[in-house]
Amino acid sequence: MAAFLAVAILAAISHSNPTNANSVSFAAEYRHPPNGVCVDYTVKQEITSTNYIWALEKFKSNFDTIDFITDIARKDSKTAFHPVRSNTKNETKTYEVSATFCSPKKATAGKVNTVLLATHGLGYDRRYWASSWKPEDYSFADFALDKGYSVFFYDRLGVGKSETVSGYENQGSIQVALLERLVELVRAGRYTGAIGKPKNIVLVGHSFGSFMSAALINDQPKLVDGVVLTGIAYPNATDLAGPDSAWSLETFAARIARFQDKKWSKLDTGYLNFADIYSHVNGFFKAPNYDMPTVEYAQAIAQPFAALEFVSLQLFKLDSPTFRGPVMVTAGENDLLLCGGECKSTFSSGVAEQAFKGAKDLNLYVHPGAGHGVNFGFNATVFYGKITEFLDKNF
Ligand SMILES: *[C@@H]1O[C@H](CO)[C@@H](O)[C@H](O)[C@H]1NC(C)=O
Ligand SMILES: *[C@@H]1O[C@H](CO)[C@@H](O)[C@H](O)[C@H]1NC(C)=O
Ligand SMILES: CC(=O)N[C@H]1CO[C@H](CO)[C@@H](O)[C@@H]1O
Repeated sequence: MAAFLAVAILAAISHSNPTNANSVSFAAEYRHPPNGVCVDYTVKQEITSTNYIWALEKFKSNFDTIDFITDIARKDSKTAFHPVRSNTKNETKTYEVSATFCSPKKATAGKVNTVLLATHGLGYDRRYWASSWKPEDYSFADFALDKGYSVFFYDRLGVGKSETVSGYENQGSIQVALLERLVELVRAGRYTGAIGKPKNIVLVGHSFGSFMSAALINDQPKLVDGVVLTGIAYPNATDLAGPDSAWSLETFAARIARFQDKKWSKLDTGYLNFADIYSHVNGFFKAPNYDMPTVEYAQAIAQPFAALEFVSLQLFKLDSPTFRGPVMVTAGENDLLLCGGECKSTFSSGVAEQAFKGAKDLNLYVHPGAGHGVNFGFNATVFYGKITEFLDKNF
């Protein structure tokens, strides 16, 4: 076993065979930041949401999957492609999500009562926020705890240790309703240990998690005290997610997860995964701003996403002109998925200013050299520093 591991680590270091090295070279277990007092929770809640109904045949093969991706990427897909029915249905169901709450061991007066409630994006689970690979360079949770903030982070429905539901049912509306409930429970001090009821709750998101956080404050502008939206951009005033968002799925080269690896056998064919480490890098990293071992770690912890989740992303309302708290909108300079590979011009379009025109403090920041998955690129801690600087100013 030890020899096997050593070989795998060597393979990772020599870059000779990145995909084979994944499964053994990195501990997959979830890690508690040592500078935090951390507790894991299973949150089981009944929620009601207005849901879209999948209108296509379920995928039988990857040919069906790529045809779906092709249709989404069509320039006229918004009018020509109908993956969901025109009617929605209201559903009440109980779901279970797995979460971690950490408060800083070394508490700074005031800050410990600000809880950063973090929602990861598609392709990952909550380990996006708490890398066990070089945490000093990549773990947002470690960094935020070090600066005195409390952090609540969870696996979105369908990934990691949260409940598995069909990839043709799991979608944005359910997850936003769950996020809203998590905010209410954290607000009530349910999962916050000794700190009790927090003074402030700040939503922190990455990508799909940012879309969800934005959709939640669109619906409930008074629910939280601030938002930090990472891996998101506001490119277009009439189409806030941007016309590019439809073809961005092409970069995933998404394939049916259960046909890739038996570790995904509990997922139905509605769950899609990066085709390989190269498509993962295509969407989330930008050379020369990353190193191989970090990409291999990211690939080892990658999680499939639901086809309907991606579709529902395009149905989120992303502006919140009546939100009065501070808002940070930030992405990597070379984010391909949200900015078409160049974020400076996107961020100077003036669209975010309109989307959050009631914000007390709107901070727009483009992180130099990074791709979409900023947390696993070089200088992630510089990026985290910008976030906590923004928080320090406002809380
Ligand atoms: C679903 O719920 C929404 C919000 O409560 C309501 O406005 C709508 O009429 C409901 N739709 C159906 C079909 O019951
Ligand atoms: C914004 O999106 C609309 C609708 O997709 C498109 O017609 C328009 O050209 C886009 N504007 C910019 C500046 O890209
Ligand atoms: C601004 C900054 O911190 N840049 C650093 C980003 O990471 C690379 C690689 O570690 C360094 O060389 C830069 O100095």
